[in-house]
Amino acid sequence: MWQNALTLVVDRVRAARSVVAATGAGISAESGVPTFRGAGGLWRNFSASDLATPDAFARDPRLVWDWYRWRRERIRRAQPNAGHLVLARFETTLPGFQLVTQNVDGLHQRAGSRRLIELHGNIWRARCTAGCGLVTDVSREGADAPLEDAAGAELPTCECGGLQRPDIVWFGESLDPGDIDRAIAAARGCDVLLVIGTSALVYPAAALPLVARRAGALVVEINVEDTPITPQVGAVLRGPAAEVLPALEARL
Ligand code: BV8
Ligand code: ZN
Repeated sequence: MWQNALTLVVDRVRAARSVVAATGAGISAESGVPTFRGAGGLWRNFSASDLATPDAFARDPRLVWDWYRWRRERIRRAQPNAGHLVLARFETTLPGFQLVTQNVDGLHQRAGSRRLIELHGNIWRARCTAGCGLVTDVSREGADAPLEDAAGAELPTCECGGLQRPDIVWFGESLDPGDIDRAIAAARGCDVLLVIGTSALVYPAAALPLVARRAGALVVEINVEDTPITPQVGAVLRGPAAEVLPALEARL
């Protein structure tokens, strides 16, 4: 069904001076990483919005750390999928290509993407809450206590002795001003914006399609279902990202 709209998208991407891709949790769905609002997104019956907040962490840091450990274990076992790999290749095959992601799973980097803006941080980093500013990489194998004894594991602490938190932007927290400014500038300056695997509910990331459309870009939604921005986009490729993106790349 989406093959009809593909011709328009191919023509516009071929003619584009700059293409931007904005991704959400849906691009990692086919790698087996649960999305936030789809099936499997719950953990111990909590939703992301219950746990991804400074209040939840202040109230129960162990519960929030257990959630992140659970997610890191699932992501560690996941592999980048064909959609991630196409976007990594677009960095060298499409002029002026820029990737902006809301995801924190690091799968774009594992697929080879280097030029990306991570609007909401990264689950493989932890940062100090005591003000010393230290940010540590927790991606090496074994950095997490095995889940079975995570309950007894010490909470991650900084070299300065302060409690560490995930280096992630929670609900109610501001994004890094540089990141969101660069993302808005990219959306404003592109000829085609590919909006991939996002429910377009969370701001300010959800504002990017409107910024691009107002600047005259073709906004393309690649998603398995309708979202609030579906009526506003110029083309809809209604299918899974790991199928649609390779089909798009093959036609370029
Ligand atoms: C902020 C990190 C200033 C956590 C996340 C207006 C303006 C500004 C702010 C607000 C505003 N209105 C409300 C707010 C507050 C809030 C917000 O937007 N709330 C929403 C819920 C209404 N925004 C914030 O708090 C932001 N901060 O603006 O600071 C400020 C400060 C104080 C007060 C006000 C303003 C911070 C937002 C960042 C929160 N952190 N993540 C973590 O990961 O642990 S957000 C979280 O949800 C994810 O990171 C993700 O980015 C985001 C959106 O989720 P999606 O990625 O879209 O995933 P989802 O599951 O929802 O959808 C998946 C999609 O994929 C679906 O459409 C599905 O159909 C599709 N799909 C599934 N399979 C496939 C597929 N598509 C393609 N192929 C497939 N195979
Ligand atoms: Zn510290």
